[in-house]
Amino acid sequence: SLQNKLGLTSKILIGMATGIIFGLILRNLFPDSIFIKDYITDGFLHVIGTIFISSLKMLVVPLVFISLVCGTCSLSEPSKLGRLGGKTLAFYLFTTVLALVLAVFAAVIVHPGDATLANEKLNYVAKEAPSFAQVIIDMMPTNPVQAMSEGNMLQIIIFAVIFGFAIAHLGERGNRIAQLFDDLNNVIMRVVTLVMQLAPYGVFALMAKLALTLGLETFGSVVKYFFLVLTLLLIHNFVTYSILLKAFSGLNPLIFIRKMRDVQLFAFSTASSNATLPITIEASEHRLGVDNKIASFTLPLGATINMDGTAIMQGVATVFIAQVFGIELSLTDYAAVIVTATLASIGTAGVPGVGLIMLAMVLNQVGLPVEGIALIIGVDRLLDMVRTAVNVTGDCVATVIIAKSEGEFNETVFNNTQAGKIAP
Ligand code: DAS
Repeated sequence: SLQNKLGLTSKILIGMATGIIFGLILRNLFPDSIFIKDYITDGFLHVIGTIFISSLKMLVVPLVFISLVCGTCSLSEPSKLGRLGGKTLAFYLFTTVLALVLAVFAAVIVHPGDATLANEKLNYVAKEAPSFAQVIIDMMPTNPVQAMSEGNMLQIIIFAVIFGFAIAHLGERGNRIAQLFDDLNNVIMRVVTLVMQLAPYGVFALMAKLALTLGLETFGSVVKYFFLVLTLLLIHNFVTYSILLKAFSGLNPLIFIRKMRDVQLFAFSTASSNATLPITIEASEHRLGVDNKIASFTLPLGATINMDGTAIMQGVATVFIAQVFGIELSLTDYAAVIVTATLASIGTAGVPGVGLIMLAMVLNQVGLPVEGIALIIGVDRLLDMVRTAVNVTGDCVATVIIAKSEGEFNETVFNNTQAGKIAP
């Protein structure tokens, strides 16, 4: 369904462009019209835009709980946990945290967000930083249902991991429950796809409202945000991964980059790590020389829990939204963003648009207005395509390094530029 994915992308871009033009025309033709303010800006556009943002927020709790239970079930099979599981998890976490630190640091230095919304009536109350001990204690849910109703994501994640781990250790009965959660995961992914069909209309309304109320200068900071995320994604994809590959495996990064091109193009066009998974596995085995017993474990796991590209977007977006609303973040807040965004990127499966949905969770967790998503949603689809290509590249870098360290790697195939080429 490549066609309708690209179709949705172009519809969202059209929604964004027409929304901005519509809003700017009304703003310039009728600058002080009460009718437009009451019935268009705070009426029609506000309703449509808010419904769309709410539909994204609606997905966060079920999406995180179900996809994490599924991920933990598959991970916790005793055979898989061992050294390979530990190595894979450790490397995926390492690259995601590295990506996030780079993203947050760059966003603070570059400062893409001008405080255009600083005077917005905000219910943002700078949460007094709880002690580190209290943060750890608060992660354990006293009531999982209450944690879900309050959207306490760290508690939901802890409960989901424990719950999934328990299912995986129930033997045969556990398999039936794991299958049920796998089916539920398919349902929630379908809901995500359905909600994303609303995106062109939601983006139109959100962009039109922004253009009407804030005029052109806001889009200046959105453009800065877009190019900062894009630059960081390219740096991570071509520089960071090349350094990691050279440092941990001694392999030639240029050969790796050239062999990853087809996979990256497919990931870019589908904006879905899951949809790209068959291509990723085929390329890893036949072009990069990774043995199937490694690739068949690390790549499906990576498609769900390893999303460095998404983490980069979430890191920059959180800092950007705080800047636009004129909110000073403390070092503890930045640490909370990094922890939450790392957990968020673990909790989301690789389908289009989930990075944005999980951003709502990160913003919630650090007490920032989720409405800030309205600022970046118009350009998110394009960034989603690029960051998905980075996500799958990160999975492959880890896979090659781990395969080589496990002696399950054919360096001749890796160095053979013709290996596994898809016959013209
Ligand atoms: N599209 C997601 C993926 O498939 C990434 C994202 O939504 O951020 O990896």
